[in-house]
Amino acid sequence: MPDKPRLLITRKLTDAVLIRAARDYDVTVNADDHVFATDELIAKCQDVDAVLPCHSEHFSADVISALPERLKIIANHSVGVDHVDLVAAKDAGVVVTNTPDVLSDATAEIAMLCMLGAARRGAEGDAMIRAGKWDFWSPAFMVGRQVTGKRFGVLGMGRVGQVAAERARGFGMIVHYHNRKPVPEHLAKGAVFHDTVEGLFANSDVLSLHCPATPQTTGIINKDTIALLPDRAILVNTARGNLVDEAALADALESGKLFAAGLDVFCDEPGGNQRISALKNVFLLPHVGSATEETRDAMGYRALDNLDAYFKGREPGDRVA
Ligand code: 8YV
Repeated sequence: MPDKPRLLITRKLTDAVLIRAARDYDVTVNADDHVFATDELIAKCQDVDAVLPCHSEHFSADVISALPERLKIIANHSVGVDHVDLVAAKDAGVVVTNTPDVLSDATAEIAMLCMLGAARRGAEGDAMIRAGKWDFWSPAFMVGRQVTGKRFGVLGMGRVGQVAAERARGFGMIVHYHNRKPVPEHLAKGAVFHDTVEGLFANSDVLSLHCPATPQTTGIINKDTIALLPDRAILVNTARGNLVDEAALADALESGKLFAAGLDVFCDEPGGNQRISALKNVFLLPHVGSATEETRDAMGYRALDNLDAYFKGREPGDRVA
């Protein structure tokens, strides 16, 4: 029997995924689950044929140029691939894959949690009780905003955006969206298409971000675009932190231009943004959009499916470079 391909798994994945990986690959796992520094990442990659990283490992052009000749596939455990320089990978003949679809439900759930947590002041109420400070009640107490019947704006009507739209419809919301091009009606399901970001923002009582992080979308939420939103709108971000100019967001939350924000992602991770964390009108999560037992298994299997295809000489189903 030929030797199994050597595989580096950079973070701790579920037992089921690790068992399957060990069946088919000669696996090295990052046992204590720390984030590899760049030098360490390069060093760990030197004697493997494939790497299965998360969004926490950055494959810059420099890292890719330092990969050994034998390593020809980066099979990501993520749908986002902004941590990989796809142009450098393509130039170096390194295949890159991601894990779409399998995390759409989990991420859309977190978008709903962020929306409702922000609209109904979830973090504020929770913190008050935990601190032993719930000593008052009145009809005027902890009044939030209802989402039922409001406009749910989707920036990026891909797979996650479509599921989030479906869930928002369950709350009686009217879906509007902007995408590079309109999606077919069986996927749009009556959602109102806007061919400009401006058009969408002007029609979003809740704006939910579902686009990839690219040079074009970096800072797409900024002072000028926030001004286009209806007064007291709510921002939801479960995509990538750098879509948002966090200083401009903090200004808008402090001034009351925005009623609240629900955020699962930040420019600096782990950690977040201190100015935003100090505000009451935010509901914050530590990048857990896809963190369910079911989805973690499915993401790991999907990454292994891509590796299996590659090592069997087939085209991986989720090739992005
Ligand atoms: C993951 C993500 O938590 O898929 C993505 O792009 O950001 C997250 O789903 C992460 O990459 C897990 O590996």
